[in-house]
Amino acid sequence: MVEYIRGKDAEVLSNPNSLWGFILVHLLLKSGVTEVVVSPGSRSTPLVIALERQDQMRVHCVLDERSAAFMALGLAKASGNCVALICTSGTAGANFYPAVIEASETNTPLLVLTADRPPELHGSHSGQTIDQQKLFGGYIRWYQELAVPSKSNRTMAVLLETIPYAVERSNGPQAGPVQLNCPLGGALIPGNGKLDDKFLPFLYEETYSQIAPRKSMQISVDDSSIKLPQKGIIIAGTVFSKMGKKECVDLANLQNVTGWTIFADVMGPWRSNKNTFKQKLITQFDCILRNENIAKALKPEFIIQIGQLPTSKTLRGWLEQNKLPTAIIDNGAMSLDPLGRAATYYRESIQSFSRRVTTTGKDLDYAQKWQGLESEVIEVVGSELNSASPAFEGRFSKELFEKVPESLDVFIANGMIVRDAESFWYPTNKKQAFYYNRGANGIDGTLSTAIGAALASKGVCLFTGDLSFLHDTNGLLQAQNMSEHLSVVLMDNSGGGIFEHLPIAKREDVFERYFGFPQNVHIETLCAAYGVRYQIIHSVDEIENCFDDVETPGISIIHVTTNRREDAAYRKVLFNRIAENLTL
Ligand SMILES: Cc1ncc(C[n+]2csc(CCOP(=O)(O)OP(=O)(O)O)c2C)c(N)n1
Ligand SMILES: [Mg+2]
Repeated sequence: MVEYIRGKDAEVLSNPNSLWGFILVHLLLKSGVTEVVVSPGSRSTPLVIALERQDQMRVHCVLDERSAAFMALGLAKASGNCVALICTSGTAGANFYPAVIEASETNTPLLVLTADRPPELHGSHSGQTIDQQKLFGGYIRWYQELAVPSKSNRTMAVLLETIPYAVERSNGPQAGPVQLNCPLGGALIPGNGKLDDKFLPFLYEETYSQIAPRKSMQISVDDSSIKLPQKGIIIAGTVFSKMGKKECVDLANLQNVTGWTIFADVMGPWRSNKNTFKQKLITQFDCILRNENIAKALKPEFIIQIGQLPTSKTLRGWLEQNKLPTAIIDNGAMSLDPLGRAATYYRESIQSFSRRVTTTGKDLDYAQKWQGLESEVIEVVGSELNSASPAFEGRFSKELFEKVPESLDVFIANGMIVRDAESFWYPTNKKQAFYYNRGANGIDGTLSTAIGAALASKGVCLFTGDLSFLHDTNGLLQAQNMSEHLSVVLMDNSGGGIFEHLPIAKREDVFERYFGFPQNVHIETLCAAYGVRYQIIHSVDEIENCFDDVETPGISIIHVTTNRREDAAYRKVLFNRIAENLTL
């Protein structure tokens, strides 16, 4: 008998739902799922009871399904493994939608189990019943409606195929969300009944002994050689699959073979593995390319792109203008060229691509020019920021980025903070993983995703704006259950600082109300209500000790207050001025 139900067999066999719940949960476990996020509700009861019996998968319970789904997303991003997400019937599942979209856009594996009422109760106002079929439209990799558990052996046996397959489809070849709609009728808790003995085999481990986590299919590649010219740029962009030191070593090998320059996005493993690379990583490409003469003079012959293009409009404009031959390396089956460059796709790993590369020689002089410019920009930014207003957001960001302890991984929210990270997060050897919701760029679910990432790692530091934070304060409910640490650096410029950079900022009649959206929430009181630690930072001199409690489980808010209008004005001149003064 399956070890963890020994002695509970009568309960498991007491009705079809109870047995169905046990089989489904046991199959999740056998298929390699280790984390499950559940939200309270009645219809999913058979799954919850089955989950409570086992202790090999960690089960989290989150009230708000939107937060729950984002937390599952964070867990999946940080672990690289499929996370199961369970809710009751009705609107509950609809709250998963934004996280499902983000999971779809970033190839993040989620298995969504939406409990439902049985078909005969649909369409007649029987209560908490909506149409849950294909609830997430085109954003899922696979959908299946399960049969209502019954006294037919078939409704149980089919799970042996469906559940491992659902987990497999979620994990690859293009990872992403999968929905199983689970209609359940009759008694939802174990009772005094007894199912026929024909069901007994489902209680024995032998029935499941051949089921194992399935490896994602490898996309086949040819082994012909790829000839590259001397002068090229590798854009190591925003990556969505779990990457770390290994991919950096592979990228460094590609650089060693070609001698090419690497533009390193902050959203990837590149900038926290500096010593892996022999050449200096280029992080200030946005500023350098603002200088038109330099942009023209340093036109390369070829581009290799890994992951999504960095946000920099200047970089994108430069690529579009120059119409360079481009190779995109991506084995996640993603479409990654918004510029219509007619790129060649290589559906393989960086490692297998670089093994095939041959070159006509290296142009090290070209590579050195980029490195010289990188050093110059960083030096000038350093001295400019020292004389900038002590309340300048970028100055706080830069200092705080440097101070984040090595023991924490990093989550970067959308808004100005991601621009700050692009500009001021310089390469280190801290080996920190970077997380972000850049698939759909939503400001929703930020806190919950970061909580999920913290739960699946050694602890996380989230950098977020105030509106992104306030959008998901329900996530704070999880603070009481956390055994890991999350520091939240809350850059509070009272509203949407990012909109200050759009032409609409000049329209004083509408700007503050509809875009700036200033808020006066008393953050300290909010934190107190949830029992979350709080500290406020007024100037850069006060950040020395702000990460002192990273060994303590739960959430710590580090509240930084700034002024978005002054900030925008300063940023506009800063990088243009630096770029203008650059020379080759
Ligand atoms: C779900 C969702 N709603 C709206 C937006 C549009 N949006 C982008 S940034 C932003 C404001 C962000 O403000 P904040 O988090 O304070 O960051 P700041 O821009 O001030 O740095 C909004 C509303 C979005 N990206 N996602
Ligand atoms: Mg803001």
